[in-house]
Amino acid sequence: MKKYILLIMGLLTVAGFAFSQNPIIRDQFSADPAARVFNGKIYLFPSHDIPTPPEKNLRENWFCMEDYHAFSSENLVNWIDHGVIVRQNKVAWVDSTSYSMWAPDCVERNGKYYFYFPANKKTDGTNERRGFGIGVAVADKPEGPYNAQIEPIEGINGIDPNILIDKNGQAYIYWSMGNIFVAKLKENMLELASEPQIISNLPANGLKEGPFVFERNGIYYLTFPHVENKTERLEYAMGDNPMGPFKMTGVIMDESPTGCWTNHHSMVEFKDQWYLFYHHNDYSPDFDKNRSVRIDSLFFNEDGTIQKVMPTLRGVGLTKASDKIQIDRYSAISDKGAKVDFNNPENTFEGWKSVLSGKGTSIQYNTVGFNKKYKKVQIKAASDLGGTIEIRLDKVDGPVVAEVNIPAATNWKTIDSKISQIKPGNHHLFVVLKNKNPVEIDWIRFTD
Ligand code: FUB
Repeated sequence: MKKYILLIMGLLTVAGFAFSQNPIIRDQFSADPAARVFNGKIYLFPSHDIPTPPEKNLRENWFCMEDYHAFSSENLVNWIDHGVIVRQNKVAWVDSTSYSMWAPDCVERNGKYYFYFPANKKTDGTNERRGFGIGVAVADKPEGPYNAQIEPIEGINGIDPNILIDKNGQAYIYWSMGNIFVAKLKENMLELASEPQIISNLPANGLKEGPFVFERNGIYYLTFPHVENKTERLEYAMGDNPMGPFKMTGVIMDESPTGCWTNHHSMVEFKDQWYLFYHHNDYSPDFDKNRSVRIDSLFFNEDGTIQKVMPTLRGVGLTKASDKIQIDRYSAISDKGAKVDFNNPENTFEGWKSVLSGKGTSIQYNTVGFNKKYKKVQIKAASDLGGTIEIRLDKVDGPVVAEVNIPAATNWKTIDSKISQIKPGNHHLFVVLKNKNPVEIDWIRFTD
């Protein structure tokens, strides 16, 4: 019994929760998402940005990462943080002063999980850095514990490892260092089985990195971030062989409209829907090396080409009506008079609030699941002058299910208000400002 209680307590200390809306990890930075389906669940292996520790004499305004966490989800909505799986000072070959644990990947073979990660190699007695190597850590379960090999993979200098295990069982490793490289892996998944070769026919100019290769209906897709103009956008090439040649085909996601210089992604099919995992600097708008993982749905055309993905804040998945619905992760917002601000600019992890000012301005939040008939809506809101909002269903001029008066006050209030009957099922919510007095909203939820 005592053992059981200790186990539960242990799990509670490593398990953090995150949500479906973007970004999905809400208590730490997360970047370079490698998403994989193992045992019917989605596992996410991101890199873990941290603010540069001032005392460490590290390059300023640069990437800073010392470990990796693994996350999992059964529904893309609730994410469990399994804690640290690999740390720089626990890997024999890694320079543990380098904070260079960049984009990883993880695959399963014969019941073992192989976690591939780049980092700066230890110096060999000189002060010269030896560049990036790619190491492997092996586990019996996707969430670990992982044992890191004592040497990186021989023959690779590079970053951003990605693994494809082809239908015939042959495994390939892809990575980047100026170009994008490929080599076969031996059955043991730890050594190269062929000489690295540069993948040809890719854009000659502009940085290319972060390869992610997958096969669908006999087509091999090489997808990667590339700087065509100012910052990275996600592009892809198609081919009929894992080692190429590939033919450049299109853009999956345009450059970040707000200037986040990197993007890094993976694509995965889960429960008959494809998803694009990527990153953006949501919690760190002024420093784009502190990033956060996002998910949006991805669709293919009949001919196998990929439809461009527009980044959203709403993300994916169903939000339960009884959850605190963060409408600042909206599906759509009025052009004028509606905006989103941080709750606390000093600590952005406290999340966002929606601000409505201007009669008729609105915010739309899609796909809320009403599993039963609720009686009330509860709103955390603030309004200096006192304002009124309407909650409408399914259309901006759809039925008003609640009219909520926010009393004049300078602090947040949690207000309960009766609602008219809402038919169980999924609905889109529209939150509309009824008069001109501005209202700030933290969240909304439906209760009995
Ligand atoms: O996260 C560090 C580096 O930034 C990654 O390895 C690249 O792909 C880019 O996202």
